[in-house]
Amino acid sequence: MSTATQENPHTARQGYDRDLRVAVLGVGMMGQDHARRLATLTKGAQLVAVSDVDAARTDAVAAEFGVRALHDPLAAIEDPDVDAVVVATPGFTHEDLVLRAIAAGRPTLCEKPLTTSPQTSRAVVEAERALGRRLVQVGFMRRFDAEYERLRALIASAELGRPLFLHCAHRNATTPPNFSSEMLILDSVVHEVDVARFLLGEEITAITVLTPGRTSHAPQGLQDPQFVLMETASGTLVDVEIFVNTTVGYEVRTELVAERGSAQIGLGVGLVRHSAAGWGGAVPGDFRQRFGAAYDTEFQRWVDAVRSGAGVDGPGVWDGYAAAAVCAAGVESLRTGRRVEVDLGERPDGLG
Ligand code: ISE
Repeated sequence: MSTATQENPHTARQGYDRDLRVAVLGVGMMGQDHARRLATLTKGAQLVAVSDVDAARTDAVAAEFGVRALHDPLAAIEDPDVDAVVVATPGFTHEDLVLRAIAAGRPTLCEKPLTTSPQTSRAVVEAERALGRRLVQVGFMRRFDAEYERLRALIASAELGRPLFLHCAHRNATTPPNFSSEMLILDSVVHEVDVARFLLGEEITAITVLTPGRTSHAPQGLQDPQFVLMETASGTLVDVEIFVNTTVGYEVRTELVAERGSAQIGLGVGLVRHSAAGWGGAVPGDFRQRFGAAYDTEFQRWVDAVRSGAGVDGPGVWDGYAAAAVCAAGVESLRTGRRVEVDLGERPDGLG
């Protein structure tokens, strides 16, 4: 049996000359999707275990994929037969799990959010800095979407000149039970925060959240939609319409307006059908359809990076921290109605 190319995970960059043995922690909707991806699609990876606080669910998903059921996610991280973990548990558990993974030297792909506050995300940044190598990737999957990659390359080429505005629309058909007004920022707008940083290559320095009239489809007490205005360090304005009870489907669009032109992604015009009923295309139901290929690419590149010893290929702990800080400021703006500035502090050299 082949082994890891280096044995001490705490001190060395570790690569693997065999399949990476991965455990998925949290097997709700997203975790199950990732478990299936690892079991059936991702090359160089083997799904070896699943873990969830819901014991019955753990057992059912483990049986479905023929892998071990581990009932304690913290213990799963330290299991000697697990090389790397995917964290897909609820956000409030991420801090403990990710810090434990760093302490154990376990490469980790953590679904957003990295943690639920800027302070705890900063603690993760510091823990990784103390370890001295990149170990944690944050699951901002849009960075692996072909359209976002093309828009980023276009901006970087400077062909259209300086970016002036990014107009973003982020729409869901409905919200799950208990979705709060703050979650529109923390759960949904967090993606726009990350893509704005990714596309423009700079930090967000201020955020204002406005509250227009509510849709009659929003559950009682939910402020839906919201309108978010972000300012970047160089003065580009990013606006986001976040509307999560449209009743229509999953729609995510971005338009760049620059000095010498504009560019749009997310129009969803892949297939336009003509029939007696008229012409048009389909609106995806949720993010698993719209970003399915991006998730596949994200997982393949993460597994390749861990096996090569690089650990991470994509957004890291700094990106998770920056998103948490901007979103916390957004929640403050939602509550106070005021513009809130964001100060990230010093970025550690060389780490994600
Ligand atoms: C969900 O958690 C996501 O990540 C989706 O991409 C987003 O559209 C949705 O609003 C969130 O609740």
